[in-house]
Amino acid sequence: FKVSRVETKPIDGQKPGTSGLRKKVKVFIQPHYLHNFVQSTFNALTPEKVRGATLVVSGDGRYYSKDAIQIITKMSAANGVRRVWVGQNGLLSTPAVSAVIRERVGVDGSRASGAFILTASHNPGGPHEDFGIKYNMENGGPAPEGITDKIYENTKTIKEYFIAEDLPDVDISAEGVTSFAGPEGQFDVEVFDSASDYVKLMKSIFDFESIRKLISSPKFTFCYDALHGVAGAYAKRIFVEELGAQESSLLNCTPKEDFGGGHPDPNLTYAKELVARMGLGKSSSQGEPPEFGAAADGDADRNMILGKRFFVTPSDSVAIIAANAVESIPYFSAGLKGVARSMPTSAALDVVAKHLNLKFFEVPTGWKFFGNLMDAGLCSVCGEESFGTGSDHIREKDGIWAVLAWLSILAHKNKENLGGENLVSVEDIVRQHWTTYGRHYYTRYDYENVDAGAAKELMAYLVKLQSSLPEVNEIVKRTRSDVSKVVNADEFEYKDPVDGSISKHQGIRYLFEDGSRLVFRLSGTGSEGATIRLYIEQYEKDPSKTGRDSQDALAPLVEVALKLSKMQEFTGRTAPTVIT
Ligand code: VG1
Ligand code: CO
Repeated sequence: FKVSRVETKPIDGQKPGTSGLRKKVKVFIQPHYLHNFVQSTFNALTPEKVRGATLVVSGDGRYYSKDAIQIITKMSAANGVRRVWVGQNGLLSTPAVSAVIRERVGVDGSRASGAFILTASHNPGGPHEDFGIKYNMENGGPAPEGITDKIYENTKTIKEYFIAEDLPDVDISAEGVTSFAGPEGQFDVEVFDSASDYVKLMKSIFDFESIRKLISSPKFTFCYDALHGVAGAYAKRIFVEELGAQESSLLNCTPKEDFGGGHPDPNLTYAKELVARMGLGKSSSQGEPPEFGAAADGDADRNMILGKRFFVTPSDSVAIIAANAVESIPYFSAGLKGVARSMPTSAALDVVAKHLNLKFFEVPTGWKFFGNLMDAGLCSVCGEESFGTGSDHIREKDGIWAVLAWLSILAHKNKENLGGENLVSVEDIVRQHWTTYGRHYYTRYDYENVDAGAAKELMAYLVKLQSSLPEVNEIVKRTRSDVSKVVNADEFEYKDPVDGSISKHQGIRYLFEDGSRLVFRLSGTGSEGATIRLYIEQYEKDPSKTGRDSQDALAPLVEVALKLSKMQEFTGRTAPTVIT
């Protein structure tokens, strides 16, 4: 093939967000749009991470992925990349990409040093919906801010990109290596099975035999909803083939380019079918719900865990996994190195860390901040309130890992009990946890697709309000006399303990005397308008008061939050789009 140099001009708005660049498909298919971003990424990396390197290119299979894979392959060839690895049909979940970078050895003994992941995660897909791209580094984790800032700077000055226009499209539907001769030597495209490396890794972490026993127990019933995302490709292999679950326990496990027209976000609003099956929500199905249910997002890094008629808040989930990991999961049998959560995630994990005397870290939203801690051996288990949970087995959050972690805990708690009367249920485990550690009532209100200007004004107003705590407390007292007082308010700023880098403006916090918290943030993953996220949390230590309905328990704080932020005044919204 030949290398063509194509002249181009900067295109506005190519700033990567919380997790890569996400835009409507119609934006991505504009001439040069994807090309500019990919070249800007190559130019942001040190030359040896490009020339002669091996890169993974794959994603959640959403609309435009197949075209994007061919374009990135041709640009890789032209930029001197030695090999491109592609999961069969272009499918690799985000956690599988991380695993592939860290674990996979190519047919010729090569190892990958980075990846382009093609996904907009939990955002809908299809010709009128979202596409996305992000770059992951040699450790398998998302590029740190230093790199994403550089990529963005490059997109603002780009003048040219390189592409092997005459390189034929590669058949990505069949496994195998295709080689091409270029001006600098050989270039290979290796297509490989999307699941095997990941399955192998999971088998090295968990005790599959004990999970198999749990799943085969007649009293245990199971249900997994991939929402037509890429998780389906892994669910079949792991839950059915390896662990013996019935095919009928899988819902929406065929990956589709448009996620079947749905919103592939595993929460109580969007995972409707699963929610009904589990006996939750208004339209709950007939018959006895399964003991355990879970769902994933489009790229399979998120998880929602449900018990029979019971929802596990993600902030509780990570705390419960941390509290039970050592005895239930072989990978952790030597102990946890430390735990971490994102700032808006509830403090349930903090309490476990204190009890177990573990190192603890609070980082900004987005998985990239956990990677440094893990690379430095400071953190084993971490999570976010946004249905993200994971560990240092890779450098991304991992939806199927979280399900296997829960199944391991259930298997462990029921070890002596599989023939007995009743199984220890998901709900039992969570209630027991609350009794031991207290409960963090938690909810998140999302105001999606709000006018971007209005959202900025609301945030600016809150920052300004913070400078006067008396004024804040005046509003609090006037709104609800039963809410405790605000003792501190700030904008969260993070100094990475490993590399010393500082991330500012990571959300506005109001901290109350009784440990309650209100957090306001603007989303960095949307593709249109702005999304305001409001996180509400209240700690209850008294075991006799941990069983309330969380929306009831939090109602006073919610009222205060809406009043403090003048939510309706700024946004015109009387209610959030999604409550989790
Ligand atoms: C959201 C979540 C955040 C998560 C990010 C990526 O970001 O709040 O916790 O890490 O999505 O998840 P934001 O900026 O919209 O609040 V995923 O599954 O898109 O990779
Ligand atoms: Co995701």
